[in-house]
Amino acid sequence: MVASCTAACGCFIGQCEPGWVQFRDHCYKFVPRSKLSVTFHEAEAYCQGFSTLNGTGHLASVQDQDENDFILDIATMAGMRGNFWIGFTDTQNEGTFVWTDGSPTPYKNWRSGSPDDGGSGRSEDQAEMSSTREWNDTNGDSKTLRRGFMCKMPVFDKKKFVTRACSGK
Ligand SMILES: [Ca+2]
Ligand SMILES: [Ca+2]
Repeated sequence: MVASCTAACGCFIGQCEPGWVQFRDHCYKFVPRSKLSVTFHEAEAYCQGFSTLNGTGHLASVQDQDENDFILDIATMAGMRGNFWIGFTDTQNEGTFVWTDGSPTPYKNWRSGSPDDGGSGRSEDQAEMSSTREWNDTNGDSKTLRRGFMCKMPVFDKKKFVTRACSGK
């Protein structure tokens, strides 16, 4: 699958392993809870088990609306059931969410009222995406809160990236 593309974006073809889907210069793999239902930390460790010369896998970061939509679309196609983990966490510094892959954080798509840290006397430090495409902070430190998840890692060879229109492909 090649993401639809205009002259303004890049076109990458064939740089992700089977089972991964490409968007811009990254590959994505959704693991539905029917296959593996795990905690946030277990999911992050699973994603880190994948790597290319360009870097290691992590739970998915999201940089803009297009990427957010893409992630929910492939999760839906891959059999998403319920909310799933993305790599946003404020474990290190309450209230300041960062991506586990170190990406910048200009874009956020919290649902109304989130993040709320669970309210008084509670703690919610990990993010999940729902079928509305919006995010919620929840308690990913709980051993009983298990989810499917989305991994993301760089494409194999960024030098093969060409910036041009992809129409007609
Ligand atoms: Ca929190
Ligand atoms: Ca919350």
